[in-house]
Amino acid sequence: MPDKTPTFGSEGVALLVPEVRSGRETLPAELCLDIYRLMVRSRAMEERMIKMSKSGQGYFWIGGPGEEAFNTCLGLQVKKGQGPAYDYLHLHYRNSATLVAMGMPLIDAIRQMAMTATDPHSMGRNFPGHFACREWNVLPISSVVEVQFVMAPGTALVQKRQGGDGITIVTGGDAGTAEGDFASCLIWSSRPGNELPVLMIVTNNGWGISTPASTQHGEKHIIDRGKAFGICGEVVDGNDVVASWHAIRRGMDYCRRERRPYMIEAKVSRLYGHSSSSGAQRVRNEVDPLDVFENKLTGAGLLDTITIEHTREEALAEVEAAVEQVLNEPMPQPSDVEKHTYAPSPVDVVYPEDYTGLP
Ligand SMILES: Cc1ncc(C[n+]2csc(CCOP(=O)(O)OP(=O)(O)O)c2C)c(N)n1
Ligand SMILES: [Mg+2]
Repeated sequence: MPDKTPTFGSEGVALLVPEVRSGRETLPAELCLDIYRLMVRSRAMEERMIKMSKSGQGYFWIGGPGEEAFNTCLGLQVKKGQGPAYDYLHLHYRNSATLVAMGMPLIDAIRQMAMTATDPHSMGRNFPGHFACREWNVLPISSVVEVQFVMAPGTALVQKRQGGDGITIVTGGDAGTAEGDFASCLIWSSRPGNELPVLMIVTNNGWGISTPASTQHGEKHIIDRGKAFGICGEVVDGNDVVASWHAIRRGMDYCRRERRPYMIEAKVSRLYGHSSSSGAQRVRNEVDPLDVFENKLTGAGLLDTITIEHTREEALAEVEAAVEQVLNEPMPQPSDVEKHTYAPSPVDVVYPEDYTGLP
């Protein structure tokens, strides 16, 4: 139920501001409605991309249905910009809702799905959900799991040296934490006197493709591994918008202020299996964060059936128009294959035809 918390308007008059509650934490109703719309748009986009993978308008799908609650709250709280004064994002292939919340047009993810030359993330050459955005410090997402955890201390080191309150955010799955890269991040972000502002996020969906997490983890919680390095953290229900928002807020505030690492383990769902390679069929026995939030907002009197229908229809229309446009956009040409492989360097002047770099 919404709480009626008295606050004071510009004239000093008490106003009743509805809030949405989870346990002892609350969020303003307006923010919740914004989050809800972003979640609906992200879901519509991913479900259309799954269809594209099945109808030959793309070949492989992987993405984030089931992680919208947590990932939307993450995207909305990022200090967005370019350079070390802003947050760096070393993301995972299930972070589409984070990018949507940051303001990515849905059509750009669909371009990557359709592998068109207009795809701003990879010029049609990477899997869907493998975003890259220099203007927002989003480093190219890799399908090689966990490499982002060994790169994250690099940007955090620059941020620590430079001063300011920019932090480095790194996300990955539960199974990926078995890689040495995860351990490298623990070690490098917690060296005494050289602690780094890294927010380490593990989205734990309980699976590594077809391997259940229950057969792989001797520790109770993945964040418990941080204890040996003096890294604080918390486990949060990633299907709960209000709880996720506040866990991310605490983690970000801590990293910004203390210039030290923090860990969040978000328990999330995986609603369409691992990827199109495992069929991308809808899973029915996992919690759907969108249903949970919709019910919460409806129960709080903030949503009704007509608004829900309208929000969904609007999102579907946006996605459909995007697909129609993308299918008329150009594909990369053979001559494009060498583009953007290496950054421009003085070597190009000496060996203009040699894209492989040094002789
Ligand atoms: C280094 C590496 N090893 C194996 C794989 C194959 N692979 C792709 S996704 C995946 C599972 C990752 O599970 P998790 O880290 O829990 O992330 P999730 O997909 O569940 O979000 C594996 C093993 C890979 N891409 N990279
Ligand atoms: Mg997993």
